[in-house]
Amino acid sequence: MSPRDTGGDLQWLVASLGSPNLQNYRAVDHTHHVRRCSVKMPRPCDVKNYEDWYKVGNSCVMYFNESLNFTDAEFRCRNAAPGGHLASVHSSQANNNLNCIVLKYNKKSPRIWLGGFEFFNSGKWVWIDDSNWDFQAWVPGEPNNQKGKEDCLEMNWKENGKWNDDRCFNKKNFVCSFTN
Ligand SMILES: [Ca+2]
Ligand SMILES: [Ca+2]
Repeated sequence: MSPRDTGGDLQWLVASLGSPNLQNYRAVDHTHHVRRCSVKMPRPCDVKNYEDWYKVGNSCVMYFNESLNFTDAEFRCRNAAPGGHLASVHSSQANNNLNCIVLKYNKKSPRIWLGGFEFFNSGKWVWIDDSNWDFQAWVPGEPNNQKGKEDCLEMNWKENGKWNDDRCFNKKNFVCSFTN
């Protein structure tokens, strides 16, 4: 967590103690989209045997507290559920919901793999579940392809809920999803 995030927590605490009006803290809290998690988590997945997963957009998603490189994480997702892949994201709301799940399970270390990667050296990004690349939420200045070696998509480096390209062999926790 960055110092700014800690400040956000304190602002939230002070604001919520001082006033029952939730709008007050939203106005001053730079991480407001995260604060809404405590108000409303995504609803449970409606697929039998996956009720402990969450419904985000059209997909069911789950956080995995296992530190793996991008490829191993993708295959872990394929084994975790039929049609499973590292998660794709298609809207701001889905991005927020997904981040809520991450923070619920691991607020201290929220950097995760998502299922996006640069298609060879094309500068084009694709989702490994083959869905359309129709939404993105990069940290300003990213993807920067540092030293020409960053091809895989992570969330929660530097800015809460925002994306960065990182080296695929780095190990991170991750989020899987499937669409039934
Ligand atoms: Ca790259
Ligand atoms: Ca980068």
